[in-house]
Amino acid sequence: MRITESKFITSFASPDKYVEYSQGVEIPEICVVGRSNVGKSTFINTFASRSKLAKTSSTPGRTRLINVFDFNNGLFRLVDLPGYGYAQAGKQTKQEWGNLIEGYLQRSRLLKHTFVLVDARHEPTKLDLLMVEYLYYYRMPFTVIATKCDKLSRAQVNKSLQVIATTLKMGKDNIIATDVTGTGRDKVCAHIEKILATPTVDENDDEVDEE
Ligand SMILES: Nc1nc2c(ncn2[C@@H]2O[C@H](COP(=O)(O)OP(=O)(O)O)[C@@H](O)[C@H]2O)c(=O)[nH]1
Ligand SMILES: [Mg+2]
Repeated sequence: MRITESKFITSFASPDKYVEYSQGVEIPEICVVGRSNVGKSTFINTFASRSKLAKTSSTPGRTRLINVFDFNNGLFRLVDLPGYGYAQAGKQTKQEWGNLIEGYLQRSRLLKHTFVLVDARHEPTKLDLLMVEYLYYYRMPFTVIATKCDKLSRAQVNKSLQVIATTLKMGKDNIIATDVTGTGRDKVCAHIEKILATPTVDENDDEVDEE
């Protein structure tokens, strides 16, 4: 798949507003979650081959909204969620972000897949593990994306993928190494193509099978 078009669609400050927006829409979504400052917005920009599609910041804790980006004229959308784990945020702010992230994950009918971004340079945090366990629990398909691999040597990246796999209790092959220079971009494109081709499991199907 080649990305021929990308554009910012809209932002939401509450799950209710998102649900309202999604009612008339039938475009599959892949959301991007991860620690504040892990490189979510940069990942979206690198994927789009545009430097300023999503706002990036060296100051953590800036995105407090759900941001939606469209690709290839409605083929799919990437949804940039607020980052978790920003230590300096107040308790109320943290709770608001949590509600926004969980509200989206629970209520999006369009969500097909989640990309969980982790920094390749560090062991995943407790919140990363919690995120992954949450997705396992609700049987929501996800892929782990290691970011900032340009800051490591090839051997270090390999080692790091192993550490991430062990910490998050998953296979190393389910992690894609990426960075702002475009490492892993082709893999991500191919992966998205596969995701879009996978039929969504309809919960009602189970009921029919059990009869
Ligand atoms: N060297 C390097 N820096 C990165 C990469 N991705 C993000 N950054 C930097 O990390 C900081 C946070 O990035 P951002 O995309 O805004 O993170 P977000 O808060 O998760 O959206 C910014 O200063 C980026 O320039 C990467 O792949 N390589
Ligand atoms: Mg961001």
